[in-house]
Amino acid sequence: MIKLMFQKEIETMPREQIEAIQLERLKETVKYCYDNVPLYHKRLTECGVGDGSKIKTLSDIEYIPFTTKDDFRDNYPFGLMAAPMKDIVRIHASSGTTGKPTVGVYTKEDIKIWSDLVARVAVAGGVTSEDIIQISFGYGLFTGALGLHYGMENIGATVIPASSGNTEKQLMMMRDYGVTGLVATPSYALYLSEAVKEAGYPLSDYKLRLGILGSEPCTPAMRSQIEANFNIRVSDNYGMTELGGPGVSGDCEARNGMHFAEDHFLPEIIDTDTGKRLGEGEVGELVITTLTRRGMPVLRYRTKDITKITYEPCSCGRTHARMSKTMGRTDDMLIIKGVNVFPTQIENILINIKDIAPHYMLIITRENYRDSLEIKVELENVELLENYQRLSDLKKHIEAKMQSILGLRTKVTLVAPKTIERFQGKAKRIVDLRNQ
Ligand code: DLL
Repeated sequence: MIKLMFQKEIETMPREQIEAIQLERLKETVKYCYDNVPLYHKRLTECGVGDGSKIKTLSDIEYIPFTTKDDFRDNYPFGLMAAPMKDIVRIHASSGTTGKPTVGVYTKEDIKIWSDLVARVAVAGGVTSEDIIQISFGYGLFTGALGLHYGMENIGATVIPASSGNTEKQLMMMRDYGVTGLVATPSYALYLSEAVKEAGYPLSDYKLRLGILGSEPCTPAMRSQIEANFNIRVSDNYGMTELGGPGVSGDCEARNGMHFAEDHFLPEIIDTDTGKRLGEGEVGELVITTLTRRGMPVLRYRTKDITKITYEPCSCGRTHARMSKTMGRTDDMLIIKGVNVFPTQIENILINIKDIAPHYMLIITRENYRDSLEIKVELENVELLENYQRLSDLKKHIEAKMQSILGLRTKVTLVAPKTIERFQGKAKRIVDLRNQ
């Protein structure tokens, strides 16, 4: 039998029941943090919430202070750990771009719950026990590879722990082992999907039907491109190291927002500047409280991801709230000549323009106190390089689009195919030279 939901009873629970579970688990989590983590003990005492016995409704959460990435850094590596090391069975970490990594630790029960949550996301994305799944995330401390690995095995799917790198071998494995599902970042999936053309085998040699992609933003346009190149269906899933990795939320067949696992996470949206809670449908920063983690529980974690939440029932039957695709991260937002720009906005514009490939770099410089943004974009076809008029028209067309949509003058540089770096993990497309 093909399962459409991994834990149907939980995933379709009436809203009041979800909220009752959340309230009970919130109180437990607050008490657990108060009892076991010195930082939380101090903060909960200072804000008057104490051991959580005064929490009467879910909105009382607003009295609890936020936890931030700096708290993880300041308490590196194990300061936020709530269980004794003898109960910890796994350590993961995210490398980050600067400073120390962010660490997450798991008890045996945390790992069990995690593999159920990832299984929910995978089943919602269409995976069944019949599937052969190639995991092309880099194995190691990153939560993506082992997270998806355990989740897929939990469903009974066949897992190929391919890790990332070596494009030809990736495609060979796909053909030879009859891989039906690919797990990767959207940028790596796009890269692999383009390489199919060069590998010299017809698309019919690939049995691929699903892409379970996550770990970075995937615009609808990028998704369409991957789907067209590979002839597959792509679903998006979201998570982060601080919250235990993937499994926080994921697309269902409706692909109209990613369902949270609300019995394990309590999401809120806040105004980034004031920290005030925002209502349903309002765009702001996602804040999440874990409700069942024991190794490293987190109270009101500021994710820095910009999104909105809806509680409306979904056509798939799931009752858990959904988050929209993220618009970007608060720390990704570029402020250029005073204009706020998210890289995903630029990507959305580029991907709908003909003759260019979806590979780009954003280079920001400052001269005489004036910022400028250069967008380097790859041409799809090398022949265009020899046609000055068409090249110039294309450049002007892209610049005009950027001006009208972003309200910002940009300089577009068109470069030869395959000259912009490809990424096997998360893409890094911004080079900000302003503070150098
Ligand atoms: O990327 C966990 C993960 C692994 C999620 C595999 C999904 C699949 P970190 O490396 O700690 O953890 O990065 C977390 O990546 O705050 C977002 O900014 C971004 N991110 C993760 N998933 C998505 C997504 C993993 N589906 C950070 N869409 C988060 C947009 C995403 N951004």
